[in-house]
Amino acid sequence: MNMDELKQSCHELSLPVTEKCNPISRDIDRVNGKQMVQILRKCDAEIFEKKNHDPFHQDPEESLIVLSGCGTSGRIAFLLVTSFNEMVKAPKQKQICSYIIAGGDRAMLTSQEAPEDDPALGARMLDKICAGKKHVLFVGISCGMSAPFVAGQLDFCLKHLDVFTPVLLGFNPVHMARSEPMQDCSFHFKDVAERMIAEQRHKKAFVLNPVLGAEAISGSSRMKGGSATKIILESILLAGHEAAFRGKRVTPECISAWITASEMVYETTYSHSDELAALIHQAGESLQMKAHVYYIGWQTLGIIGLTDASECVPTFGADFDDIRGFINNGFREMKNKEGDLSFLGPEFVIGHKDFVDTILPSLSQNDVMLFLFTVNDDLHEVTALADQVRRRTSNLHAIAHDLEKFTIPETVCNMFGTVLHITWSFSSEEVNSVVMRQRWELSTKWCLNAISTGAHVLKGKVYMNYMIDLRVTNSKLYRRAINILQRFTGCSKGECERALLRAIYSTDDLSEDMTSADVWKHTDVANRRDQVVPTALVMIQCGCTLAEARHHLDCHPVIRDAMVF
Ligand code: S6P
Repeated sequence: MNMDELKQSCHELSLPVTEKCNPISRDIDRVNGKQMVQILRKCDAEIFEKKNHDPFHQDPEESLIVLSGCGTSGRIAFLLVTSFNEMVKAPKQKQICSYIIAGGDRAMLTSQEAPEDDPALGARMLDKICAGKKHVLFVGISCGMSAPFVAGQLDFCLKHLDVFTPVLLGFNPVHMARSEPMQDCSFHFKDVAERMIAEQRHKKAFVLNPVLGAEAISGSSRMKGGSATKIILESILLAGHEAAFRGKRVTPECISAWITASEMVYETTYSHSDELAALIHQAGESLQMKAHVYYIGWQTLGIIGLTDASECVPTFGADFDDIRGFINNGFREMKNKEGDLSFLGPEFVIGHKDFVDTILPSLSQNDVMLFLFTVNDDLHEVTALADQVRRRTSNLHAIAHDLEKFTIPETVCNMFGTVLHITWSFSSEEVNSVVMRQRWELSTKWCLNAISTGAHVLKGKVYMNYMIDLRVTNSKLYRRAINILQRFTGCSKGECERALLRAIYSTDDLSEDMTSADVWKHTDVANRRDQVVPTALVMIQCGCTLAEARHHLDCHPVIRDAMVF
């Protein structure tokens, strides 16, 4: 190992697990679709490798359960709350579960990274929705154990333990929780996590932090982090439901059984690797031709599609219409707290009808159409829309779920080119319809994460397994940007930060004002700049000026090529 490699591996060791480079996917940018599916399959297998999930016992008479998080964590919170409320509606109980997403409901469809940095905002939002409640079970989700928004909420709970039972869900050991200062705040995330651990001894607070290995694309917690959040919290909520409404005793074994059922979902999904690889290729080709991928989903599979599509914007610097999701009945189907948000702009136009009115007339043969449905959806509606789409393009594919005893007719499947058709062996007697739906959601999430990630890798957006051209819109991403620069240049943190600031402030001569400003000022400016990390990287590697670095990048629009000096 030479000196540079040694420096790089020391740096890597110091990173929290969720920010590390996963050795399994190091070469994801150089393989074909089929090999890519195998890489993602191995990364996701790590979710099930260490079964140290703490079983969690909760009094079912809580008057409010709140799930909260930023970005993907908030989106998964929303999805879980939707299913759970549907489940408790059956025995005619009032809805007892609520969600908070940093930035409000608009963050479900667009990236709102700045509120993630605001601990006081998190605490205020929690205080507001819990007004008048006597018992609140609060689950703060932060995969990287890093979001100040969530830290602020947990701190608020810890100060009011008479009302709140706080739970922290994340995927790093507590000693790797973030320890940087937070905006207008005297404590940091790690302090809060340590206080949670102290309270855990008295069963007043709980920390659930299984370590799942690094993400397939470094730091992209929408992938494993999001899936594991769904699996763990679904298991806990289901256990609570069984205990409260069916009088069942919650044992560690039944929690394990639910986790094992998710592992079966994982195995079954990835066993369809040929179709998955074909869909990655189709989506990749389409993005390379600057065409589009449209997910047309029904019910919660529509939400999975919307989520996956909207995450491509912050993750890969994609345009909002590169990959877009649509759901039957639009916001009526979403049942989000703030209702119809379509007045906010084109990113919020999400109904099938909107698709037919605004996109279908100009659909091209290069655009990929991907239908997402199950045997429980209205198949007449599915075939009618597929028929309409077929009149414009044959580039029409599907992910379809059904049951051995209740299959989707062949005539429906025959309408699509590539069909990732999964016939599940669990029966409706074995699991209730909400649980079945949750499994289909998880399977669809794995497929869409693979398709959108794979397609962007094929487009050349990823170097090794790093998304280098990230938008530096909050303090976590600012830190990640410096880590990436250190990783690829072997230079000191100080040198890398200086180069990053030069790219952010668009200057070769940094003023005192610029270098002494706090990180929130930097991210505010960086939010309006393109290619800050690649520019900084080229400046360091070539020892060149800002203008020269920009010129180099202009000549090499594909990140993978631009990194060859
Ligand atoms: C990650 C995604 C982000 C994160 C968000 C919260 O792929 O784009 O939006 O979900 O930053 O992260 P965390 O670690 O607090 O769950």
